Amino acid sequence: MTFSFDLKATDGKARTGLISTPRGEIRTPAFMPVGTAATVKAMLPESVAETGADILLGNTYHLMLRPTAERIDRLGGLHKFMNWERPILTDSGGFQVMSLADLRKLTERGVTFKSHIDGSKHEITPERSMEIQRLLGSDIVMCFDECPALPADRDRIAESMRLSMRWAQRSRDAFGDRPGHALFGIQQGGLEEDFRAESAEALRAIGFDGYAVGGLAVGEGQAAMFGCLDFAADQLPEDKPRYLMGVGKPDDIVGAVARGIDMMDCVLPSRSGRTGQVFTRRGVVNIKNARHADDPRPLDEDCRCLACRSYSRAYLHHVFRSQEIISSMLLTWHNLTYYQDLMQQMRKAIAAGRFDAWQTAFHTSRAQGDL
Ligand code: PRF
Ligand code: ZN
Repeated sequence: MTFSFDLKATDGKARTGLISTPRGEIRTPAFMPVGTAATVKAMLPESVAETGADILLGNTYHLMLRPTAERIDRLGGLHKFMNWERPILTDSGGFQVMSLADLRKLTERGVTFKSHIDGSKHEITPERSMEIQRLLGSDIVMCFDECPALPADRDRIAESMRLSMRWAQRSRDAFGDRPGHALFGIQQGGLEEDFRAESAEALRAIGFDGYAVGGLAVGEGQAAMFGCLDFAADQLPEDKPRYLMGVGKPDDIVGAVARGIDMMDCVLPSRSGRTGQVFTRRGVVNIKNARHADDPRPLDEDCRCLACRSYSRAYLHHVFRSQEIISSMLLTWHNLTYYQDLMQQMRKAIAAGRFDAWQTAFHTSRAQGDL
């Protein structure tokens, strides 16, 4: 069985479809919870599946440092290691090196850096990134790229994008032919329409199983990101999945889907679960707030998750204030369920040709505020 993408319906620019892999199907638009260190923090894999996630994201950078890709390979691969049998997409490492590692040095060959864990020295090249992602057993492998921080001047953005395109060719060559596994290219080019077009053309010429929009959500703000997505998504092939990397808040996700994006990932629902920030149909709730202390209602009346079915806001407030472990578990469970329900609602609305009306209702219900 091979990797394939079947576009089922479109509504305006929004799309719904199905990615098929030997490890299972991914309904799109898809949200991928982040399982950086071979765990979605505070969640059992069974619970992550119960929220409705079809696929997880793992990280080359973290796993190569600890416990190492070679050890995971010896133990039977990442799926078996972390007890998640469904598809896994792995990021390629460069973006995390730039945000986390010490003493980074970038050359044509790749990037060298010191581990943020123990200071040990490492190198990632496009070839090494492909090898690590193969050892992990990743189903969707990402090209090795460089993502410049914004704002940056046009020369710097062009130079970085062209380096990423040379690395994309080296990633493609090193990946080879691996039936059932997919390789995604990553478009760069900042907010510049001509560089985004040049990057899309370079990737298209190499040929990938899917195409990511990289280099966004790096400090430019939502309006600028949407402005870029207005043209960037259209520049990528229609018949392949489009993945917006590292996005985002619920309204970022809705706006990205409206502009033709099929896949997204973000730490926000899981990280916020640990800091007491809760996403609901009425907007964001901070469970730390004293006004929840006597509130017998669930977080979100319309949510099917365990936290909302079985616990009051008062209880969730109490365990958060007491720093009990169950607080992170329940709030993460709720947030991931909220995100997956959001994706399911969008898939349904797009298939029914009423995405615009759905979007209006989404914004109206949130405008009612934190109740
Ligand atoms: N490249 C890679 N991973 C990423 C990004 C990127 O540009 C981003 C940008 N939002 C998040 N994660 N490889
Ligand atoms: Zn809930």
